[in-house]
Amino acid sequence: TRTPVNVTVTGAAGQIGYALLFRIASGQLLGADVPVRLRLLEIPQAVKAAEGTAMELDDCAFPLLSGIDITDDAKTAFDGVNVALLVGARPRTKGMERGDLLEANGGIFKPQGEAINAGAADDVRVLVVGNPANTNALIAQRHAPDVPAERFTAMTRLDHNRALSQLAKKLGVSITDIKKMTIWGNHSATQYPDLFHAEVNGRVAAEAVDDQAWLENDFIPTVAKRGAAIIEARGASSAASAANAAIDHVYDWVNGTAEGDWVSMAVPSDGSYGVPEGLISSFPVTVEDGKYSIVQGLEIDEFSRGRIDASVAELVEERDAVQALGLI
Ligand code: NAX
Repeated sequence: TRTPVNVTVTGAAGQIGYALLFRIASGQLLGADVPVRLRLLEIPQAVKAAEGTAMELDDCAFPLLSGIDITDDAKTAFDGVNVALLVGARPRTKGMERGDLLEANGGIFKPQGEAINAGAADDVRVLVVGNPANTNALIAQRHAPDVPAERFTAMTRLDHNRALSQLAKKLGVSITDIKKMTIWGNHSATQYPDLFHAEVNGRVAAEAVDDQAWLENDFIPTVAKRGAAIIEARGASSAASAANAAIDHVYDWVNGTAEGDWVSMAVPSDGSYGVPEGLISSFPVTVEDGKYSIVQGLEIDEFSRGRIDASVAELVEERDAVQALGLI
């Protein structure tokens, strides 16, 4: 039998955690033949709730779940970790300025980065879900100098999946008819879902849609503001769909992307497409043998250029802000 893979989930008692843990334990994160050992990290006040979730995980009698540890100590949580899902974050509350938000999250992601640096397994992969995800990932990464920088990623897969679904609805096609969707930039309202490289049954999606007004005034804002629309409808932010996207992100990172297709991941830029090196920005990526590469050579027209640049400019601002706060 295989040795279990250590999967650490932070914010395990939160709503995404609740939607995520059962799917990990059932084998959907890594594969139906891969045993997992779960490590749950929570703040002290939420440890009891995490214990409750662990009781329910026990009660599922998942054959692949070889153990659950619960802790409020980051060093313990990340010791030997192979896959780290950083979900817990400090949400923006009323009256909070952006600087306060970044600072509060720096207080979470700096020690977590240090703990990953100290104890993670050599093959560690990190996915940051907690917002502001790209910049939180950057903070954690900068405090883990011994871990290869490219192991730190942030989640734009939910945006990617939202874009697939909106496009499929518009054209009356199925999700599987669509390939090469891309989210560029930041996981925020400035993100750019790109239909100029996406393909619908082999045809450029923007041409299949043939409606620039819909693309600009409907599609892009609907995808970018979907999170707010979910809150409005559900009275709570996206949870199951976010957990689903985290599963997709890690599964594809480990098991590879399909031939002739790619996925969106926020990864450290190597300077591709004019994105400053080191920024954690969303790109089209393919994965082979457990390693992702940014898709090269796409032609970027003026419209896309403007959108990508605007989102990247926001990432630069966030990076400069956390730098000014001494967080990186
Ligand atoms: P919840 O507030 O339900 O849960 C967050 C949990 O994190 C809480 O249980 C809290 O105790 C825990 N936590 C806080 N600080 C911690 C720390 N230092 N160590 C460990 N645990 C800690 O939020 P939930 O709805 O689960 O969302 C979690 C995060 O995901 C939020 O930051 C949210 O903004 C973000 N999202 C990101 C998305 C993305 O696409 N990248 C989409 C969904 C979601 O909005």
